[in-house]
Amino acid sequence: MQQTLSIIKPDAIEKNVIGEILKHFEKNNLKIVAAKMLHLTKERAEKFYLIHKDKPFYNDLVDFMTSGSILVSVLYGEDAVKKNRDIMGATNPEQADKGTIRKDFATNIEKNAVHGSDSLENAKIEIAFFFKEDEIFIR
Ligand code: IDP
Ligand code: MG
Repeated sequence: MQQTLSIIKPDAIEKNVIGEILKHFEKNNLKIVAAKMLHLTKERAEKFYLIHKDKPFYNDLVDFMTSGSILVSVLYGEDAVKKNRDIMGATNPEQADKGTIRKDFATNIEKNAVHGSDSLENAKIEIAFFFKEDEIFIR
């Protein structure tokens, strides 16, 4: 069993599809064990995406991620990191498989509806970025 971090990005919040996206997790046996809605400051968004700071899309990505509220959640389940990535679909929605979140809700390669941790190690770092220990409870 693993925990992974999910973010519903500002484009999906704007499209009013939070519930539909959470349903994708639930129907794939990922349990939402923590969740909150918040607005990232520029500094926090830059820090979260620091790994991409040398990429040409970094500044636009930070602008996009601060353009509205996001919903961050911790998903828990068997093989949760990979399972969430599979449910999300490819970064570029044009390459995303049918039935994935990005196929259904992404606008383009930047405004692609969701973030998901890409490894167990990063999941731990990203969960700690947003949640305190007493905000996550697993029975
Ligand atoms: P991922 O979200 O599928 O893990 P990453 O390569 O880690 O994809 O990129 C982080 C985020 O940066 C993407 O989800 C997307 O919002 C944005 N992004 C990635 N590649 C591009 C690009 O080529 N142009 C614009 N934005 C991009
Ligand atoms: Mg990534």
